Amino acid sequence: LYAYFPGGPRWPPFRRDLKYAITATSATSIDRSTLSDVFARAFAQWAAATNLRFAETASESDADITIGFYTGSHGDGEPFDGPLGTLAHAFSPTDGRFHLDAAEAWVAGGDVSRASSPGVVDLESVAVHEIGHLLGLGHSSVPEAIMYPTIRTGTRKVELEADDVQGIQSLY
Ligand code: TQI
Ligand code: CA
Ligand code: ZN
Ligand code: ZN
Repeated sequence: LYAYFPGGPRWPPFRRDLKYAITATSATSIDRSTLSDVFARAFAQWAAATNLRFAETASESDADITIGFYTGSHGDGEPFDGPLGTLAHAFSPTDGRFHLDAAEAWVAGGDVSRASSPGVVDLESVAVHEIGHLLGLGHSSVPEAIMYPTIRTGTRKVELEADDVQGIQSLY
């Protein structure tokens, strides 16, 4: 079953149009347009299940959600740890910060053949999971769910499971 963060924080009902900015990309070699595509597809999964709408903005000051790649300590007390281990983290509503470990062997743009190699991590799969956290979902006990707390490396899981849909629809 799905879960929420303690106290059930969520984006308030008058905030149905959320803007995201991809703000810190100098630590990754993935090109900008690929990042835009991957994150747009990941947000679209959650938009399809709710009345939330997501749009990318170039202006960080306009953004509800900020997405960036970092290595090691990066100022929030949750340092990244190099390849594998922690891949990414996102804060609960309405913080909006979503950080990715730049040290991962990220695969982006649906390169499924590379995505199934050992040690590589599918960016879109991690993005769909972290957006769930940004919107207020905790971890699910259903192994097929996007919000299940573990994923095998080299796995691609980008579509919401019934449990994820029920969780997000009970919140929004
Ligand atoms: N990052 C953890 C995660 O997002 C961070 C975390 C640990 C966390 N405990 C939490 C976040 C409790 C919110 C609430 O779950 S991770 C996966 C998965 C990670 C793991 O790097 O371990 C994905 C990030 F599910 F595949 F294991 C993305 Cl998809
Ligand atoms: Ca790591
Ligand atoms: Zn961080
Ligand atoms: Zn998680």
